[in-house]
Amino acid sequence: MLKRSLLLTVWTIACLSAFAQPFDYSGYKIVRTYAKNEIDVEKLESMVTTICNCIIGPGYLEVCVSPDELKKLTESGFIAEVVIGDVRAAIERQTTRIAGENPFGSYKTYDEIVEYLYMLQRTYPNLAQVFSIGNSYQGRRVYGIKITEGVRLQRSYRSRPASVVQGCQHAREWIATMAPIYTATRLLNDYGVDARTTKIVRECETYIIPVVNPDGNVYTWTNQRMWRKNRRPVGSNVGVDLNRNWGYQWGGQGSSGSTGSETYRGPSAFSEIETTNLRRFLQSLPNLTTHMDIHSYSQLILWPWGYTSNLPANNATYQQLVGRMKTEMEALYGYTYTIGPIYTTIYPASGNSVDWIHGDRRAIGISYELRDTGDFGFLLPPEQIVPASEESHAGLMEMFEWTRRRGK
Ligand code: 0X9
Ligand code: ZN
Repeated sequence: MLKRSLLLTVWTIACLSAFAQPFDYSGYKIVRTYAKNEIDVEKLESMVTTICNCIIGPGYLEVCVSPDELKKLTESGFIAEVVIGDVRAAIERQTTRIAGENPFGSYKTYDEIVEYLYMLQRTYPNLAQVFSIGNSYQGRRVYGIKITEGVRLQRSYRSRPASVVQGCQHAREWIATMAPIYTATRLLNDYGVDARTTKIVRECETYIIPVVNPDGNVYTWTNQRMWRKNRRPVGSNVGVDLNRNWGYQWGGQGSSGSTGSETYRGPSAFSEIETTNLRRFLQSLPNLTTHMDIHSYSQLILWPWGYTSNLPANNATYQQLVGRMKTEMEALYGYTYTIGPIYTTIYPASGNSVDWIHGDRRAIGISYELRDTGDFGFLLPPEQIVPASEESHAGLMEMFEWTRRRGK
């Protein structure tokens, strides 16, 4: 449970619809459709601009469509089962705030997240320290929070194994910004109260970077809720998919060379300042043991590889650790999480961060796709921030515990 001090951090603004967006989603719907084969998938991709799923392939797909796009879809014989009938209203609901609520009752903007990290540092000066890994393309500082006992007494405790948790490579995956700061909060609140957490904070270093793509994330608040990539202009388009830009087996299957694609990999490996800064930061941690990359949605827990269907040499270790994470996560609310390697569980995705962590840094690289399975998708209502983050935290505790034992 959250401590009183944090519950008292109230939001003074109470607005009904706080963030009117220039990209008008009036009349847009999210519909579930069905693709019989790859030809259907290609037809769909040519007809609609936003496919929401993680798994883009034959089978059921959720797409975000304008009235025109919906018409085209049904006229071409595709089924269209309405999942969200009013996307604009769902977005408004997601950004509505209630005065005096707890800090995880609403989604936070990038500025609010940074402010929150500083608040944690002020509240727990012996355990938490805010740091920066450098600036984004548009010049926003990318912040993280380091959590370990006596954080100020030593620059690095090399004998303590390190875990990194990063969120929001993909701009629109808002729950992926909240789950990391929830875990930071829990580690700090539960220290000295819960024996398991106390040991983790005492014996490990945990680095949490909640928004690694701040330009994209800000853009989803101010302009276009469904934006995915970063915001660097590339040719006549904008944006590189950061999760295709990492330098291990970059450029292979499941990434695109077209600047307009949602999975555009960039002109070269680590062409983007956001991934370059992360690489430098991750290379600076000699004790890096585990890394979590948080996404949404689909309720999955994934491990390498994304570039090939071959299994990693330590597949059994992943199977065991991730199996434990799944058990703990499902025990909370009965929401099920599917586990497996990226390539066979979702789809090929070369140049993703998990492959680089595993292949280059030789650390354990795991990735979440958090709630839900498509009913709300990226527009997960604010009431689900806490339960979804609790599930994420339950899994992470298993990862931290594994990290701690590994350090012995
Ligand atoms: O396409 C992706 O990058 C991931 N799916 S998402 O809908 N979040 O964009 C899947 C690729 C590998 N999965 C993770 N690293 N979570
Ligand atoms: Zn993602």
